[in-house]
Amino acid sequence: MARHLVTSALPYINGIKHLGNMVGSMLPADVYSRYLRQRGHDVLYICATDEHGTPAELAAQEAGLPVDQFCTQAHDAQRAVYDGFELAFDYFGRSSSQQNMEITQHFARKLNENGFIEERAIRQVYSPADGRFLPDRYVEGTCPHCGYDKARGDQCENCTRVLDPTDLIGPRSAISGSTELEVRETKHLFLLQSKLQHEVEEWIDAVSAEWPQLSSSIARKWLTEGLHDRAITRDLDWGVPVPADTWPELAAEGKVFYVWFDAPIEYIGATKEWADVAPDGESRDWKSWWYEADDDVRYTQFMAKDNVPFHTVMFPATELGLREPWKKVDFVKGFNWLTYYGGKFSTSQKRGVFTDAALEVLPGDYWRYFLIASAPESDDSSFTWEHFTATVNKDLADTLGNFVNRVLSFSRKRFGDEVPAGHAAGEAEAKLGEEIARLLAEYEEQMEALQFRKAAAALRALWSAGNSYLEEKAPWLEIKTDPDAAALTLRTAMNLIHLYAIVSEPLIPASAAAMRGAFALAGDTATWVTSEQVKALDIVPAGTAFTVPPVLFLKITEEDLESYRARFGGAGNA
Ligand code: B3M
Ligand code: ZN
Repeated sequence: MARHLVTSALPYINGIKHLGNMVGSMLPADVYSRYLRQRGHDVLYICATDEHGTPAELAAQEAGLPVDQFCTQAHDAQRAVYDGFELAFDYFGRSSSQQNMEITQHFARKLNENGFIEERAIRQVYSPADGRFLPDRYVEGTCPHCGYDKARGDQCENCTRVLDPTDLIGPRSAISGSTELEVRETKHLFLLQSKLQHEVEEWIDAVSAEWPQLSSSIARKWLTEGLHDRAITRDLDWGVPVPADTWPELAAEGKVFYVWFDAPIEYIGATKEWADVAPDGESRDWKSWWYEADDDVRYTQFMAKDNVPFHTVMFPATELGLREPWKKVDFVKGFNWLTYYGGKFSTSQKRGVFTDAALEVLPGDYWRYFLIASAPESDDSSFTWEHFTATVNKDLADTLGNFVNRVLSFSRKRFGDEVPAGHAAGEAEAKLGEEIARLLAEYEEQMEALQFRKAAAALRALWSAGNSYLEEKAPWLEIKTDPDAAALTLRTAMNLIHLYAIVSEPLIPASAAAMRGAFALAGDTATWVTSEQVKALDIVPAGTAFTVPPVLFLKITEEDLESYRARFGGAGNA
């Protein structure tokens, strides 16, 4: 059986992520990994916080903390939220780790040996008062186009024009406010990506045939525009240092690698972190996943569309330039944007729903289901509280939750705490079995194709089929004339509940565990079901003890909806 390596784009460290970040990377990666594990595959799902770079330094400064302390706290805060969403990472690492530093430096040395790195002098703003070169966004001043007085050296937030720091009127340091800025010459390392263009093209041709259109078209667009050499070092305090053995002069000047150089390498770094923290007696081999990996390792990446160029073109160029057999991605699942009432979710403007606030409102499963069912796959999709409420109430509370509670409560009331026996399965059950098997095959097919919306629709259809069966058989009527008929219906419905527990696990793991936990089945696991088992609907035999779990999903009321709109801002705010 194939081994599956899964990574999701590394959430940047500078704050709690919003629902748009969640649906475009970590959540679908988790759903897919859970599904594959249940199907019996060996899966390694790796994620980490992306910690280097200017925004981390600025956020730390704002928080009044040294940057390493800030990152430790911010990492833990993000991790707590991901626990709340039940993201089952095999490892959630940190790009500031020792492991990532070593591998990043190794990559740079190799690229250099192979002639893909060159030192070049560039002119950059220097601030004597701060004793450092200022990255573009650390330089503030008045926009020459619109007169906005807090424009940054890379872009004016007011008129969105892209700027060069030397365009600014009255430039000053964003750190100290000093206006005594100079332009000095400084050396940086450049990655000669232009030399690798052809190899990247060949690789894309070979690998991208089955990628979603979104991923392959972005990759092609970048290649058509041509790969340019780019600076991979920065003048920052916080980052992977340039190795002194290879570039003593730059190292002495305190240069570090650019965050987009070391961040993708952290997929590997975090895998090594995972191996290095293996508990006694467990051996974890990080290298076999990445280096001279057998053909049986299939590597799938998840990310939003703005990250696609880095993963389909730039990081592969880096890997190709190493002339060492590092694993490259096999499948890139890119996502469009989730919008908030048609407008942008914005971290800087705090608009939309952030993942920590989402969990304050409702448990993770509600969000997981909604987000997967409305994932922005073929196009952008819009989050509205109204749509969220309708989806939760209809699919989760009515179709699934109500079914589970109704069946179990009614059976307990009439037949006690064990699954009743009654008649042997008949024609209606055979028909149900066929229907369920067909829908399950559809669900599996969509999961394997990483079509998340369609997978959620197939799951919903499985839940609905149970409702239709129950309505048709109407055990509350059967019980009056033929209690054995009612018992058969309830036993069959309980088998559906157990089936739902298994197949719903990738989307709603906590609720799935509650459903499965209702039955005292010896040796029960969440392992997937065969189509034979599905057709027979008899995994839970008569006589199995069961309990009635608390209501699985609460309905969102009109008052709740009002309070969410008031707290987060609705359409008017977008
Ligand atoms: N940290 C995503 C972002 O901040 C970026 C992903 C890195 S993946 C190697 O937009
Ligand atoms: Zn402007």
